[in-house]
Amino acid sequence: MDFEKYKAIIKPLLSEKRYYHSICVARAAKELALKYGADAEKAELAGILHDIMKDLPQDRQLSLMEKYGIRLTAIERSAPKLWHAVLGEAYVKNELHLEDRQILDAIRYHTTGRVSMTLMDKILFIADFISADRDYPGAEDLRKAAKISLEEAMMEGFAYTITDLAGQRKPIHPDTVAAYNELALANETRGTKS
Ligand code: DGI
Ligand code: FE
Ligand code: FE
Repeated sequence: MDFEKYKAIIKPLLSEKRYYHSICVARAAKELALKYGADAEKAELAGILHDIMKDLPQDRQLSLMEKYGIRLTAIERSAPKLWHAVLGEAYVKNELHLEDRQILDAIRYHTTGRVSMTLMDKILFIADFISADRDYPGAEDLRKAAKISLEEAMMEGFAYTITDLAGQRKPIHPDTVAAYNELALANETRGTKS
């Protein structure tokens, strides 16, 4: 099965801790896919691959991005933690020859989010927050929210990230702001929040 193949591919690229995280995210993504009606096998693959470039030294990430013709915006350049998602998509496509758009997009947007996220995007985004290895304050609340609705969990996730970044006076990626605004507007329209 492809899952075992990709597990073997990511192992030498990641630290022990990040490898374990990837396995936990794959499991969480599979469970969310089964609950919310997405392709569970694809969700599991997106989960195992999502952080494939995360432990590469920054200079190697930069040279690989150059190789794949990736142009970063000023905000992206200033935040090395954002690189692995953009590079991850290109690596999976160019080196692993995985062409599935749903999986590639979910990897690409798993850190920042974006407007009009697909079901697969949302599943990976939330799986990354609620995987079994996560123990940040609020992880348990997010697990509960993910049982109720994907949108609820997304809102909690973005609120957590944006609050955290703003607290550190760091830049917030426009895709993150756009995703948050879309959810906030939908809430207002439904009259659930004011
Ligand atoms: O790769 P993981 O650690 O599993 O999780 P992730 O890919 O969600 O990365 C989380 C990190 O990315 C965290 O340190 C916050 C940072 N981040 C997420 N969204 C933004 C961001 N950093 C900036 N500057 N702007 C964002 O919008
Ligand atoms: Fe990540
Ligand atoms: Fe992750």
